[in-house]
Amino acid sequence: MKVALLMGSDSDLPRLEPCLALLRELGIESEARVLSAHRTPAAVVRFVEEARGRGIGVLICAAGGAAHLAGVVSAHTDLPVLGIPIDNPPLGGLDSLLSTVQMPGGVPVGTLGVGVGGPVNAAILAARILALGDPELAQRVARYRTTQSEKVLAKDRALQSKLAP
Ligand code: RP5
Repeated sequence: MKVALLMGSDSDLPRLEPCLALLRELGIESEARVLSAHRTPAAVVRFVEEARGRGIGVLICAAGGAAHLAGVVSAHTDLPVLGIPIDNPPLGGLDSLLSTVQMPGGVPVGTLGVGVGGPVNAAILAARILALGDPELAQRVARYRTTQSEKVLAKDRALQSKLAP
């Protein structure tokens, strides 16, 4: 199954490159689209209604400001929807965080963090969701976690030897 990454503007793309890169690294096919809940509402609905039929299993939606993209997408599908609040000026992402996370009951959006962790965690969470039905992907996801742990422990060893008397 594929992941679709929707972003409200092409100005969001630089912050989302790590999400696309990690999906690639995990061997997950993805689509990335610039579609806006406010500027292209009809195209958003069309995309979401056709998503399942095109093999998309998880929708990741990123937007800044009055970020309604993830909520609108969730209103039109039963697929899992993850929201990435983009940290734009002047409010630094608090606006998009609240717009994305404060969904009314019955219309869920799994909201990720503001800042560099959000896009990366969206990719990992999407991978974990798809891995429930894909044992080979589950192995790659597990390997990612092990590798991450090894990297941190290697840094710790480097620090210990630097600090050693
Ligand atoms: C949001 O408004 C977009 O997701 C973007 O984060 C922000 C600014 O968009 P542009 O004016 O750069 O197109 O809808």
